[in-house]
Amino acid sequence: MNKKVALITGITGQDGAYLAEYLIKKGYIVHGVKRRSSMFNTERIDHLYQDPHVENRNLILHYGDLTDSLNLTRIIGETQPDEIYNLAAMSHVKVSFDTPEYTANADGLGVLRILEAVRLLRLSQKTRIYQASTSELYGLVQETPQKETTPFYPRSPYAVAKLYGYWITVNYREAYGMHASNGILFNHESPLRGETFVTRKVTRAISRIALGMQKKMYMGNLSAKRDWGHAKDYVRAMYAILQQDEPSDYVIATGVTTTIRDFIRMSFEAIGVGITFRGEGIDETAVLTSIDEQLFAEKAGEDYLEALRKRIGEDVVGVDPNYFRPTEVELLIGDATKARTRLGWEPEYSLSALIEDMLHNDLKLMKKDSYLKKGGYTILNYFE
Ligand code: NAP
Ligand code: G4F
Repeated sequence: MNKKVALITGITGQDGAYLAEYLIKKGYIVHGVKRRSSMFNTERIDHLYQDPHVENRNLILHYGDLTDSLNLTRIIGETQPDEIYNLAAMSHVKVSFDTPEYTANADGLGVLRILEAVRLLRLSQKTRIYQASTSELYGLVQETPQKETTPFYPRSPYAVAKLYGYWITVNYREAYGMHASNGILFNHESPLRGETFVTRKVTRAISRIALGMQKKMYMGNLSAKRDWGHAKDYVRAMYAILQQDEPSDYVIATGVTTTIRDFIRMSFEAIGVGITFRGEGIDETAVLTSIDEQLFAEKAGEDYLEALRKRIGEDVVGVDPNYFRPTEVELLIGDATKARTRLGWEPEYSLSALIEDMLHNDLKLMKKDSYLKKGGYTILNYFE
């Protein structure tokens, strides 16, 4: 039997890496679009990489960019995919305020380029398309919890570009009968999450604080609430959406929402460190109040305990208004009833299990030689 062929844009990103692994395990031949970079940018998929001289490869990478129609059309024509997962995007909400035109081009028009390429290549009836839509579409939320029928109110150049991507996907489905679907995914995280998204920034910083490599972390809006799941669970939903007979749009979420403040508190607690938040607004801080020494030794290592003990009473979290956004999305919480009933999709990871996974990975990473050499064991003020 012929193997199914999938094309993943954004294969070098968090979701692309998990999805590629998932599809390869299912027996797919996976083609991925990666951008040319002056440095290696395939770290997340290096374990899947196969040398071009290997016969019958199941992972093949192509240089490309969502802003380049000719290149996308050629790749789609050459690979003739059964399924396209359009995951590529300038995905950082805060950065989209700095690069609004590029974000519109890649995250908005990029979707059109893929849909139109499929149509022009006469693949409309063969190729199914998944568009990576987002809970950021709900922005200034009009209803809680948010579901497929909740009106959109985007609050950033990123979300406005993704709004175009959402509707052009619906339009091509209705106009040309294409199997094109939106996954409206709420925030999902993992050890592979980009280092400047809030969860990974926190688990990295906590790991560094625990190991004596960093003094304090500086954060933006601590009161925002997010519905966080694990990326491994969310790529299962992407696949399930494209296996349905009929295309449709689905909210994928856990239904649990948590403030950034509580995420930080829970993450410290997961390695045995107690903190207390004090003050308000830009003067808010969190002070290190206690250590469960047995848990800390088990998670971070006994060698680091003495130095941390001396820090009880010191601030470990502060607020830097530079991380505030011109317009913020204050609350996200999703209702994934449609995905549960139609796709049979359920998340397996709880928030605590997600935090465990991320901290375990970051503690291991920070203990590696290269990281220790950068920070030494001296206590640094480390901004990012
Ligand atoms: P990510 O880690 O930032 O990955 C984005 C991917 O897109 C990377 O492979 C990146 O390449 C690639 N890319 C960026 N601009 C490109 C361009 N112009 N042309 C081609 N490739 C480009 O994002 P993610 O978390 O995996 O998210 C995947 C998708 O889901 C994105 O579309 C994101 O907007 C959307 N989404 C994410 C979440 C979430 O919580 N993670 C929730 C809802 C929706 P480089 O590696 O070279 O940078
Ligand atoms: O982790 P974030 O940067 O993710 P955000 O903005 O929710 O966007 C992510 O999820 C979307 C799905 O809803 C995706 F579409 C998008 O591609 C991306 O993956 O920020 C989460 C919250 C925000 O309210 C932000 O203001 O955390 C707040 N925050 C507080 N301090 C911070 C920080 N965010 C970052 N990145 N850095 C901080 O220091």
